[in-house]
Amino acid sequence: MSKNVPEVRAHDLPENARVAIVAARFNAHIVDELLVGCEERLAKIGFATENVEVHRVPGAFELPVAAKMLGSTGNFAAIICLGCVIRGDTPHFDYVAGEAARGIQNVAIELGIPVIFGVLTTENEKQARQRAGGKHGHAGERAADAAAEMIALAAQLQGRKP
Ligand code: INI
Repeated sequence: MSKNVPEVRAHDLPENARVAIVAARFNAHIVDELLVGCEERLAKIGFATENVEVHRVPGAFELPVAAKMLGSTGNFAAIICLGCVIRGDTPHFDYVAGEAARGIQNVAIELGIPVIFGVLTTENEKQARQRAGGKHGHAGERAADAAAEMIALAAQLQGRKP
């Protein structure tokens, strides 16, 4: 579950660090909640609204290529991918969920920047709702926290922060 207070705050981050969020439109009622939580959490951490850019893609399968396009611009300290794949909805759950996860990790390693996996993969809609601000926390907030922590780590390793 997300902690109430983010562990990483603005003073841990490079000034004007920019973040891109890519959000899938499939299962929009869940993903939109992830997006709201993610944006609110980034603001709480200290990212200025103008340093957070949101892009939409059709589904989770398209997240990796969008992350690569955004990451390749060199404009972002991290990319956050948000989506929701529900097994009940599709016989190709394993392909969509698996390829999204694999693709996102590949982009992160290839570009050497944090690409955060904020994708719910659940058996049913109830489980998804429980992880989008319900009793199992908020995956959008967790994605924001993960991005901030990784940006702070990168800054520290590059010697820009103590
Ligand atoms: N995309 C999702 O993000 N979640 C799903 O649950 C899902 N299902 O159920 O099929 C889904 N499919 C679409 C997929 O991501 C692509 O957009 C589509 O196959 C076009 O490439």
